[in-house]
Amino acid sequence: MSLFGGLLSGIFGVLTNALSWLFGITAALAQTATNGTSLLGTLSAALLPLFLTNNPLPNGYPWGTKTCTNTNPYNSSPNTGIIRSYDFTITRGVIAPDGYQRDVMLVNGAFPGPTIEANWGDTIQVTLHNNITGPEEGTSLHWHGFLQTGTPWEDGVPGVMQCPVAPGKSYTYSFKAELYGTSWYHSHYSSQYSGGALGPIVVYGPTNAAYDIDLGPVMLTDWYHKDYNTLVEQTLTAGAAPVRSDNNLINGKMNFNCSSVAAGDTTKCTNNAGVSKFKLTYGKTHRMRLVNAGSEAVQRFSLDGHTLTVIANDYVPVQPYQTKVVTLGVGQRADVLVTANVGTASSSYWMRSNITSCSNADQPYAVAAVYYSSADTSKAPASTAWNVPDPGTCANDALSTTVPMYTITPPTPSYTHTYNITLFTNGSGVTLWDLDDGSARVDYNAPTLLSAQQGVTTFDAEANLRTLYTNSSVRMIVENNTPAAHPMHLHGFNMYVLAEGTGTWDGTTIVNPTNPQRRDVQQVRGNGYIVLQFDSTNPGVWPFHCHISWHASAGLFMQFLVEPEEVKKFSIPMKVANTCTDWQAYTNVDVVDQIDSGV
Ligand SMILES: *[C@@H]1O[C@H](CO)[C@@H](O)[C@H](O)[C@H]1NC(C)=O
Ligand SMILES: *[C@@H]1O[C@H](CO)[C@@H](O)[C@H](O)[C@H]1NC(C)=O
Ligand SMILES: *[C@@H]1O[C@H](CO)[C@@H](O)[C@H](O)[C@H]1NC(C)=O
Ligand SMILES: *[C@@H]1O[C@H](CO)[C@@H](O)[C@H](O)[C@H]1NC(C)=O
Ligand SMILES: *[C@@H]1O[C@H](CO)[C@@H](O)[C@H](O)[C@H]1NC(C)=O
Ligand SMILES: *[C@@H]1O[C@H](CO)[C@@H](O)[C@H](O)[C@H]1NC(C)=O
Ligand SMILES: [Cu+2]
Repeated sequence: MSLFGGLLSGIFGVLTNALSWLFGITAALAQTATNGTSLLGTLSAALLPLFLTNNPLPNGYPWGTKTCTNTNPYNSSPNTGIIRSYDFTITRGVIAPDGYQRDVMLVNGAFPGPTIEANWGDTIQVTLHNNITGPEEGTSLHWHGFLQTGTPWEDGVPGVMQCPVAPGKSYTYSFKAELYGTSWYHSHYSSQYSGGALGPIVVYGPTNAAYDIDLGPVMLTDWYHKDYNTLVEQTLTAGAAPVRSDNNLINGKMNFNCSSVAAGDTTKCTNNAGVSKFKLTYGKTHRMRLVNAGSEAVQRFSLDGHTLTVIANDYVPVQPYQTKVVTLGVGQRADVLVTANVGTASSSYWMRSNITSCSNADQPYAVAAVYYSSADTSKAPASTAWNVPDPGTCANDALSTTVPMYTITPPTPSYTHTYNITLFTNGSGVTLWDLDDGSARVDYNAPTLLSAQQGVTTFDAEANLRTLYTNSSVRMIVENNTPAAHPMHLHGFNMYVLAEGTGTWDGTTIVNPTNPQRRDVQQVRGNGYIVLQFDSTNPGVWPFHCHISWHASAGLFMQFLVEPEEVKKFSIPMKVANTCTDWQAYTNVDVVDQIDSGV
């Protein structure tokens, strides 16, 4: 062995010992102390059904004979006529997900928030109550990845589609589950979701690979010990270092080594708070719904000893492919199948999610314990991690491996434009981001969609808005002229992902040109490019932004006004204008210190 190799394994040995606290299996804190009313990550978490059964079933399924290969979900989703209603109250709270007690934002007292479940073609209705007090604050909820065809006002971005829901007020969102699979909801008010206001969404639909048991959501979140506002302030302070996460959670749980907290904070910190636990049935195949619901970190997910079969990326079922590690940027999802046939019925294994070297993390390792049928759930697994080193590219799984089940060949674009990501320092010395030469800051009191519906056609430079008129298909060449990788997210559409890499695009190479990958978030590497395209036939105002909270707060955000003449024809329900009446009344007496872009 070379001297270098010897040194490396020596360092690795030290690292492994210093991290023994990661693997403590006996929870020192009650579930309510770590996660409030959430049961995710405990052995009492509900397994999910194949679909919800309380509606008529033509051909046995709520969606009839539609499958993932015979139906274009973008224009032919079913209509079940069923409404799934939820009542969500957002409050402040104090919990200790990893043992470190902090102020958080909770949905119905839970972190992660309650799971929204629906069948493909159902209508989801969520009444949101803003109960944030001490101090009061606006809020909103965004339903990540839904198309909102014909209902662009329900997309939940304050300053874009609605005013924030004012303290003490409520708003009922209502929209169709046009796509199926795994997603999440989160506050889109500043970086509020980083404080905990988020939860999973599961839409049952046709499956492209058989499985026996649905284990449900596996939420991966980098985690911070400071409240989100402090972190946004730091991000927008001249000369301040970038914020760093303190820990990494699976379903809102993880241990923390309290010896690293400041002396004055030790009473707030408990060692061995408890990790998430999952039970697998020996011999059976399980579906896990991975969601990167974090603020900044790129996650590399794996399960010791098991190969993962990926069956969907974001809301797009793909031809199943096998991998040991799935890489997810913020906002991205992967549905994976895992068969519990390694070892014996008493075996147990570590699930791991490592934050990559691309991210600013002080403690990048999340683990959860996975037990087969007869395993002793009070004992720590003793499995060995796959050795698939972090390639350091910040990239997603290769585009060549991800082929959608439903084939769509992108049309020739009617408009192609290069969107440049750059960094600049403003007159106060604050480092901000530009996307296509603009840095966004929304006006909470004047949402773009409501103005566009009134016929407004020109917007302040701060809106960073582009009008696409009646373009049929828009190609976006995103050039990242910064060293940081970015998970780029488009609302209202799935994007074709035509190419990605380092440097600049050669202008011609398209991966799988007859059926390229589609998804709603795609990683662009540091100093790299992605080539995206979307069929811009969904009238509305649609954000395109980096999903790293701190980057969106610092301006990496733009808006597309799509088909302005159609937007003028919308009759937007009064409840949307009412959010502005309420917000105006609130801001007339309480000054809202909008320190960031607002989104
Ligand atoms: C916690 O971290 C400290 C300092 O890094 C280390 O000395 C200690 O062994 C760790 N605790 C455990 C249980 O690993
Ligand atoms: C919301 O706030 C009101 C007033 O503070 C309180 O009475 C009510 O219990 C709260 N509701 C929830 C669900 O927290
Ligand atoms: C994740 O990190 C652990 C160190 O805790 C390492 O042993 C493992 O190989 C890593 N997993 C992957 C897939 O890189
Ligand atoms: C993108 O921005 C960089 C840095 O400002 C500049 O050098 C480059 O020419 C820009 N590219 C395009 C296509 O505008
Ligand atoms: C620079 O950006 C910060 C954060 O958005 C803002 O508060 C400040 O007013 C800006 N300074 C100038 C001169 O625009
Ligand atoms: C397509 O969008 C571009 C960019 O905003 C615009 O200049 C052009 O007029 C649009 N074309 C059509 C046909 O709407
Ligand atoms: Cu970014």
